[in-house]
Amino acid sequence: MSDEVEVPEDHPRYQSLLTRHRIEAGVEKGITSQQGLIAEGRGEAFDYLLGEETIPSAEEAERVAAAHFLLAEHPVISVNGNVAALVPEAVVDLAEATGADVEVNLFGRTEERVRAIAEHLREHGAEDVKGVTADARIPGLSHERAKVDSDGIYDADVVLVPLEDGDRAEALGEMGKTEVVIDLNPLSRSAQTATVPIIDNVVRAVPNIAAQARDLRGASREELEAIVEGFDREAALAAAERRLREGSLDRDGEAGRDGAE
Ligand code: PTJ
Repeated sequence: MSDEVEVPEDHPRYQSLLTRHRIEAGVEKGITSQQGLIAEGRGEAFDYLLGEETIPSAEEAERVAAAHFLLAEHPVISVNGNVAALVPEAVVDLAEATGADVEVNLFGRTEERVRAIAEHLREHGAEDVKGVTADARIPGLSHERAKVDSDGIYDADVVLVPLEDGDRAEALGEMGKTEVVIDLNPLSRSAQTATVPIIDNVVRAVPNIAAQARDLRGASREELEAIVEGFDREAALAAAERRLREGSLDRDGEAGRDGAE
């Protein structure tokens, strides 16, 4: 594993290898699940087709997400095992930039992993990490996945759910919450049901939302509301799908689609 981090920064797959290493290290530290490895592989394939960059429709969605966070009474960032491994610093920074709470919420919940993730986030500067109490339930979901804090996700009006499984994303939406989903697959159920689907890698999206939130801090309520109302979720999903299906892979001297065929 250490070989992978020693990959030189000018290696064409540097960012991707670094991301893999973080997930691997997350599994070793007991914060990321084995399923998280599979999710990472799936995400990588989509990201490759997107050109491993934030496409314009995602950039707009990230600004809209920031506006939602700034308008919210109680925004919460939901953190799972992959997000904790990939972007702990950025999660803490986004919470600081927007006044959001951070809550651990897991698909494969074990008390041990919840505590390990909370500790990992605190090591990266988080002050208060929710999700350990788990004294409320999301209606309509099987027991373990439904566990949330009554003063966290249960009470939130805006929830950021990066890299989520579809069922829970849908159930949160049914509770009337504004749901911002980050998922590299525009066809996933989470992306399809989100108020704001962001089709981007969490490693780019979470820092981008924080930067947009800082940029919008001086904006009036009316300006923020105009940003939110001007967003067309269907158009954003369609733009991402178009990019995946039709985008050229010929970039940075790599073998492109023509070369691969
Ligand atoms: O830590 P836990 O127990 O909460 O489990 C987390 C995972 C991700 C394992 C769990 O929620 C799961 O199984 O998710 P799925 O159903 O595999 O869905 C993950 C989605 O995230 C897929 O659509 C992937 O394409 C996408 N994805 C993977 N890596 C990234 C990503 N999206 C954005 N950024 C990524 N880095």
